[in-house]
Amino acid sequence: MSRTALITGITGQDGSYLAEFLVAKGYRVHGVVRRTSVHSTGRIDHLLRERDGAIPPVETHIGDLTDPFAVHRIVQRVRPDEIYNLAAQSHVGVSFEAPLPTASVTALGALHVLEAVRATDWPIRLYQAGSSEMFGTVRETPQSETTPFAPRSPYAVAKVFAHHMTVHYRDAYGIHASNGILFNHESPRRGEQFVTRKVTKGVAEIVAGRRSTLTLGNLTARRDWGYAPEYVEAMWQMLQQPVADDFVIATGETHAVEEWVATAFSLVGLDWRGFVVTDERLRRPTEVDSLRGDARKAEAAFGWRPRTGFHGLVKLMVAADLRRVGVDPSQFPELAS
Ligand code: NAP
Ligand code: F7E
Repeated sequence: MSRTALITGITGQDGSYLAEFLVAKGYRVHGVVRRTSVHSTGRIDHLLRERDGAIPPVETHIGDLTDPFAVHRIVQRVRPDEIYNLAAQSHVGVSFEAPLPTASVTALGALHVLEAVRATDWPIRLYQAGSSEMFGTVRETPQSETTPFAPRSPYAVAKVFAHHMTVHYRDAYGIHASNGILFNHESPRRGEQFVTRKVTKGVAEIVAGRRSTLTLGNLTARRDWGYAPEYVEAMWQMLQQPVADDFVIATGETHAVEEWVATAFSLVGLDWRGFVVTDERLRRPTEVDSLRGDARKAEAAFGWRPRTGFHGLVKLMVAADLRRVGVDPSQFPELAS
């Protein structure tokens, strides 16, 4: 019998890769999609179409994580074996301007999922999407599962709430619920408001002659950037463990935003200093200065290791954005291979 998975946040970067991954494993996949005035399923449309007369591999259900009744109803209707709670207001910068909506989805939304699981009469394995942002003003480097949290944004505070609630429901009710503490992970499907994609899209548009400058905020912040499709595999692996637990997923390398920028421009033969301008308004009231993760626990438990390094990641994202604007990446020697 094939297993059934329910993904909240299925229209997002991770949700779309996870849905593909689970479909390939033979799962019947369901996703929670909120009602929007514009088309929001672009990343998963290929999974919603019939294939050779067979029903589409993914089915969606209208629902908002801020609505506990909807969450409960969808869980009861789908009767999933596994739930991946990926829905969130996931932009750290936006969370300073929208702390209440961020808390409603990112913190309370997770609680609604936990309550819906608690109310079921069948076993469910739950993945909660935690974040390296929870480490904030880091208390040690690298950060691991035992590093204390010190959140620096409404987003991070909301994720800390969801993390502790997940641990609490695991302890109090014996729910198989695991927290993934994932460091930044990127891809050509990354939202355009996040710095990596903003830069690779900007580079492509500059090459295509559609713009001449790119405006950014803090270039000195450092992040541990990995490749999203590899990170969703870890989510699934966590739920296959006999005992639920919490795991850091990271590359173990840290790079400054400026390095990402310089690498992206150099791949197309440009010096970033001629194109990038900085704007103080893009700086956050409080910044997470430097993150670097230690994923040795996940490697020991289920053999997870990153396969794509920093340079390879910048390369594949620049190449994808060049193709999007109709430029053949192979004309640039560094992108030809
Ligand atoms: P993303 O692209 O921003 O996707 C967020 C998803 O949440 C979208 O599907 C969005 O739907 C959905 N959503 C937002 N508000 C909702 C609501 N009220 N009700 C139902 N759905 C709602 O994020 P991502 O990069 O894939 O990240 C997935 C999860 O991992 C998030 O929880 C994020 O906070 C966390 N995380 C991400 C990273 C990373 O580096 N990517 C690292 C650590 C943790 P719409 O399409 O309608 O907006
Ligand atoms: O910022 C700096 C910014 O928005 C990275 C989310 O997926 O990963 C992500 O959060 C750094 C920050 O990602 C711009 O100040 C400079 O220092 O790409 P970001 P993030 O804040 O690290 C974590 C793990 C998550 O959990 C989140 O959901 O880049 N920066 N200039 C900029 N950032 C943005 N967005 N835009 C700029 O123009």
